[in-house]
Amino acid sequence: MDLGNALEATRANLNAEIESFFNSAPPLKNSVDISERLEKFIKINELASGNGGGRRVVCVTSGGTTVPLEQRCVRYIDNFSSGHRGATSTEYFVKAGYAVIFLYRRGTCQPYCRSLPDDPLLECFELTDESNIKVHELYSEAVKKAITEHRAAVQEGLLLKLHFTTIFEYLQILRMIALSTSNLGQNAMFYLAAAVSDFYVPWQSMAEHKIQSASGPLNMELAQVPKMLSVLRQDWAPKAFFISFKLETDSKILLQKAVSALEKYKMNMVVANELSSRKEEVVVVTSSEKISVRRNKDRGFEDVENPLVQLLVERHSAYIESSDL
Ligand code: PAZ
Repeated sequence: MDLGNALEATRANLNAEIESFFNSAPPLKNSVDISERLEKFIKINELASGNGGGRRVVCVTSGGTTVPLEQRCVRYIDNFSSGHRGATSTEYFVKAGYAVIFLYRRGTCQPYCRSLPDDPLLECFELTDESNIKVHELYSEAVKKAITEHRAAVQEGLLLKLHFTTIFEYLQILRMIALSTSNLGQNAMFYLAAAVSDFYVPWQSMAEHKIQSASGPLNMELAQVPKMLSVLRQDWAPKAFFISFKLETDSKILLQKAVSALEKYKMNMVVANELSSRKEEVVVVTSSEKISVRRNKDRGFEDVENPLVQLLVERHSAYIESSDL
């Protein structure tokens, strides 16, 4: 078999695996609602005036996917992701004039809520008497800012929030989003900060009921989640600008893994980060550079997402300009 045929065969295998993943996944309960909201959001932004026609739209994915172990799920595998990166970046993208589709794990950090305490309802409000509630003095500025900025983003058609919990929901919604951006062409960006499970239990081989401990130790084989990045990039949204993330705990392999992801999935940029320092520094890997981006309070960068989003917006502009030539 020559190289061309071998590549063709690998691609056909991957497509078959992906098809089988989607065919066997439990269908989304709210797919009609999601597709209506998506269509409306994209239309508004396609018609909005931006540089050279239409507003830029970024899909920000955020938080970790769960892997259910039972169909009537009692137990599941989860990961560490708090959704801080996605929520914070969303605010900076909106500030930069982008419309954001925020695809987030239910229960993780939300845009505009970073300055609020962990339990905002109980900590930000107090009863003045039996029937009146007021915002606690300490949090009044933060609450006002959060509500005002969030409402403005939604009302101006700059923020659409869609949530997922499981790996099945995440990938189905991501595909819907990607396919719905086709008319946006190069104006679409994907910023894939969610921590997505590499392994899962296929729905048809999953126990229906709660797994019983009386049966002794649990042996379970997890299948590999088909690598969707290349299909997302090449088939679902071929003109969009793509940024994926690579997280490692071993700094010795991080950059090499990021370079491999860039090449293998034909990403425009890969953001490499280490678990313990992810809020301080990331390295943006492109085909010709490795750019260190740091949080720097002295330069007004309260969080690393501020300079990171600035850099990505610049590179997205260059990408759009070069495609116009
Ligand atoms: O969600 P968070 O702010 O706690 O962490 C962000 C992150 C480390 C999940 C993200 O920057 C990232 O690297 N996402 C991709 C992880 C992966 O390699 O699958």
